[in-house]
Amino acid sequence: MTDRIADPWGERTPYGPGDAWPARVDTHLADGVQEPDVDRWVQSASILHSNGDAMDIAVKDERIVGVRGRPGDRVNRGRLGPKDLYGWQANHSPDRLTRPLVRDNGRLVETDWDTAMDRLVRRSRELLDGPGGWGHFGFYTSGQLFLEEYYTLGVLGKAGIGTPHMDGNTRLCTATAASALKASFGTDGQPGSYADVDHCDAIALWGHNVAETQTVLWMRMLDRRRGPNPPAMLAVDPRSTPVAREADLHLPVRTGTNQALMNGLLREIIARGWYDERYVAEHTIGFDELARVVHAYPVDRVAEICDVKAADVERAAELLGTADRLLSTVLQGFYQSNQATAAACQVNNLHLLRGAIGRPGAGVYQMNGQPTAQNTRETGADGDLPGLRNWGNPDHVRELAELWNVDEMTIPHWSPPTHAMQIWRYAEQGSIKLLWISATNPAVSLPDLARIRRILARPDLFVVVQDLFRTETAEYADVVLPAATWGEKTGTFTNVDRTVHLSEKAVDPPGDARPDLDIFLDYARRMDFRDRDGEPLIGWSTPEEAFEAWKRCSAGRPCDYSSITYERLRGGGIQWGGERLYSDGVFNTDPDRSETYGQDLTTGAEFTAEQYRAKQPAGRAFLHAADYRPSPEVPSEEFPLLLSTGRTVYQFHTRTKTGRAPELNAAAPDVWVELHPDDAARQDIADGDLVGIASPRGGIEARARIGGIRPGVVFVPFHYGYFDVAPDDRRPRAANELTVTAWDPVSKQPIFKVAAVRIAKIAGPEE
Ligand SMILES: Nc1nc2c(c(=O)[nH]1)N[C@H]1C(S)=C(S)[C@@H](COP(=O)(O)OP(=O)(O)OC[C@H]3O[C@@H](n4cnc5c(=O)[nH]c(N)nc54)[C@H](O)[C@@H]3O)O[C@H]1N2
Ligand SMILES: Nc1nc2c(c(=O)[nH]1)N[C@H]1C(S)=C(S)[C@@H](COP(=O)(O)OP(=O)(O)OC[C@H]3O[C@@H](n4cnc5c(=O)[nH]c(N)nc54)[C@H](O)[C@@H]3O)O[C@H]1N2
Ligand SMILES: [Mo]
Repeated sequence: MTDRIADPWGERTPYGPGDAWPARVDTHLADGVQEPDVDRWVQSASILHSNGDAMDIAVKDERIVGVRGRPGDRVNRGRLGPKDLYGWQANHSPDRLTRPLVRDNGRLVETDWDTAMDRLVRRSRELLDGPGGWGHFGFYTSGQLFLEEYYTLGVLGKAGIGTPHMDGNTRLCTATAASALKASFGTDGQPGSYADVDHCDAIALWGHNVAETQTVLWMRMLDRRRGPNPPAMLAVDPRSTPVAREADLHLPVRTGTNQALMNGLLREIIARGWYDERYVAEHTIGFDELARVVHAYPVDRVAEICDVKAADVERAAELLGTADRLLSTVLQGFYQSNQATAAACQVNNLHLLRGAIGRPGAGVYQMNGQPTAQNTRETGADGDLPGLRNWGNPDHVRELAELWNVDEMTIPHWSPPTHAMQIWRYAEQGSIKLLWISATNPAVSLPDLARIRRILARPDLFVVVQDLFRTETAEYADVVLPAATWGEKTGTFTNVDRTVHLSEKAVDPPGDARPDLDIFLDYARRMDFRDRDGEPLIGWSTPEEAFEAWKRCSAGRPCDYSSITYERLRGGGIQWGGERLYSDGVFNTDPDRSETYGQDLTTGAEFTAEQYRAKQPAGRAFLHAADYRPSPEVPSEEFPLLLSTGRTVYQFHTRTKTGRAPELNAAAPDVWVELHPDDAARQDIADGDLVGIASPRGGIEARARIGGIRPGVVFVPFHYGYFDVAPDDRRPRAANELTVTAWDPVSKQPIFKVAAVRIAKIAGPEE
């Protein structure tokens, strides 16, 4: 096999339009282990991105010794990315948490499960039975647990405690995907299929560095690009990413200006008659208003706002407006940037205007990032109601109350669910007194870390951290619960194109670590949550039973899992909803079916049921319009540059796993900052120099990498925290020391891609 650190994508297997993507099996086994030595292969899928690449885990002597792609699976046909090939080594890390920890006299000390759970349950009971009750509870979970775990957490939070203060780190990740899908099509759920890559004749990547972040999806795109009749490619990204370098056309927009660009492109498409009048008339609402708003964005104005060439905007419009089978993907360059939901909705608009949806090759992926983010959203562990139900729709609430056999008023639905940034605000203000953090590391991943550390350190906040490692966040915990992870527990999860995979337990977790499902079930049992008839609220005890319970909850809803079983999943991934959604041009916007009554895209204001019904959507999709507005933070004299943050192919998030996989960590061991040569020259900065980067919130130090980015913008990967640096070498390096507490008004997703900073040289390359 090729060196997949040097070449993350491996060899090309070119193919033509309409052909099946050829299989290629990627394998990596520990040094000295050969395939015949493996005792057994256990079915799973990848957990370090949202692509859902199917794989088998190799087990020898009851240890994980490698992985191999599953060639029969619809998603990856055997391929794996570098993080999947090497990342499993973190499971065996000697510093895994093996016993619960509790805080005694200010220090975390090891203890047993009874002691740790008893502390948690005692504090919970005090709070729940005292004044303020559920209002004191906050749950901050993940996009990395399994469906069964989220559903269980959702039920215990909503029907056991009854708090609206529950969200996932999915708020930082794909809240905008959910919002844009709901706003345009009525409910969450990707319209497209990964098979659309096989059929498309143009691919547009909107703020998505897919080459580094969904490597196997990129392999599929590259294989089409190297085959006969390749698809055209457009990249919109301020950086010169591998995607931008491959694309036929790259628009290096100024960060934060996506909405202006989209308005300009839609204006061109309408003005040139490149839209499908019949599709628009039959299947959409809002065309006149959209045409009116975008009319104010002629290419010259757009070129100026976005700082790109007017001729390139015209070329982009032509590429998009003349492709019959257009495939779009949208990710963090839109979701974490200015006007996130508004801009993501314009990509939906583009597809609706072109009638490019629900057909082979014509589709849109409002992407996910984390492997199981789709399930956080579907099961309601992000605060939404499970089954893509609308909290404002009394019938939906009643269905759940009947299913769970609880009083309707127990289920929080009297106001929108509390979004993550607001949960942290309540903790800061002292009304949330118990914050249970599972499978996320906010002390590195949330914006404005100095503030997050202050909140975590509050003496009146009881912090529970459920993780594999003693993370930067765990250091602030009152109780640390050691969890089992992928490979050590069984469950299902759903990728971007709605493909559900089963991941089976391959080996035992280390020490006393337990599956997250068991932790949540144990809590529910100790809290003695009951239904209306006095029976236990949660009647399941195994992953498969939890999955069966979820099937009953999802039945009849757009994400209907009722025909899927563990047994069928043993054959390979299965999509809910079929290959593509909306092939019949009927969307989930009917008021009885929709997940939302809609929001104003500029202010986020929620519409009422009456206002929504008055629009008579009747299965038509919404074309939402919005004017461009500058970011909440723009450059100033003191902070003249724009900061953007993001990822590298070798590391995953806060590196708790990839930082413990030697090949991956060696490939990207420390933070850096990307600078345009002009910006570097102005500060006398050369490649490799140590640079100080400061924002109104804080400062970090990073080595300079000159080039690969547009002028006026600097880029810092957000992976690097402090767990693996010696205390005496704690130079600040986490990108989120710099980022701003600000979010999209509709999706409430934090703006990680736009902040104002200044830079200065600190030292030369060797110093
Ligand atoms: N290797 C690796 N893969 C991952 C992950 C990881 O940590 N490492 N994480 C997974 C997760 S959870 C996620 S969410 C995804 C994220 O996947 P991506 O969204 O592809 O990754 P990012 O690097 O966050 O951002 C993508 C691009 O947005 C660009 N950008 C910044 N600001 C703007 C803007 O205003 N406009 C436009 N058009 N572009 C802009 C950046 O230059 C960057 O190249 O990756 C998943 N896959
Ligand atoms: N500046 C900036 N900040 C960002 C972003 C950005 O682009 N720029 N991106 C944002 C995005 S899209 C995301 S998704 C977040 C990610 O941010 P985080 O969620 O904080 O990142 P991770 O490092 O993946 O943290 C997951 C934690 O869960 C633990 N874990 C893994 N598996 C399991 C399990 O099975 N059970 C339990 N209990 N624990 C487990 C891991 O050890 C790790 O500590 O960061 C966000 N923050
Ligand atoms: Mo994410």
